Amino acid sequence: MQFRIEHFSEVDSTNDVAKRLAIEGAPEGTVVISEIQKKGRGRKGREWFSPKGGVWMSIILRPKMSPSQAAPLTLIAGLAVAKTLSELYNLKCKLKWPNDVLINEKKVCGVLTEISAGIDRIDYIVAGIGINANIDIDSFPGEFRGVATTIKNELNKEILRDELVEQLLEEFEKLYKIFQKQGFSKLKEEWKKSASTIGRKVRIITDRRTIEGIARDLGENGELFVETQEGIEKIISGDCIHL
Ligand code: BT5
Repeated sequence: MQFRIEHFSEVDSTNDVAKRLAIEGAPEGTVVISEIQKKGRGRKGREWFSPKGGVWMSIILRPKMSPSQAAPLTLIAGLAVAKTLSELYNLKCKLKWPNDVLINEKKVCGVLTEISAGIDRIDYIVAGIGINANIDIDSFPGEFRGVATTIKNELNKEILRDELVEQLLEEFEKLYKIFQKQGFSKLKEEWKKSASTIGRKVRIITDRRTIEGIARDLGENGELFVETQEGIEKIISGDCIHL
């Protein structure tokens, strides 16, 4: 994949810029990076704190697969971040289903994947990745401080963000190629090895209901299998709270 980086000093959300570029025809591998996001977004319209010092980026993808097969890309982006932070800084990251990268149970990275597709063809996917790199944890708003961590906070020093981005794109590309050629099964095992969610007691909140149980496994499409008192439930999307 040929990566082409579009660098901005300030945008509302890199996902929004990437979507606009994708609609205008930007090729796969276009990467939008901004120093600051004024309206960084989490899932379901939640706020993503995005001050200077972080890595706020969105990758445009155009995989040739059906929209229903693309769900694991969120997990794959998280896995790429975890591998990169381990390779570059020896940080031990754990993956929380579906879209968080944790260090000691605190969130260092979140992924927001957005898709535009027809019934059986993907037009584009924007994989948004937010990494708390060179940010002081004390600068986080009170309501997020307890759930978040930053690379600077973990290492007690600042890192070279260019190096982080370069290595992350390389890592992501490797995993993306495996995914396109072989599907998710091999990567699923790799994700599970770094998972913090599997084997845990969890509360899952979906649009329709809330369930509790033990997270047992991942499905072929990145779904989470949760064992409840009623039996095994397959969760396609939702929020997961580790209990
Ligand atoms: C996410 O949502 O974790 C997805 C975050 C994706 C951010 C990237 S940055 C580049 C691209 N452009 C965007 O606009 N977004 C993407 P969710 O699972 O819904 O988690 C959101 C929750 O995480 C918030 O409600 C807070 O509790 C917490 N939070 C907010 N900012 C955070 C931060 N910087 N670090 C850690 N946790 C944070």
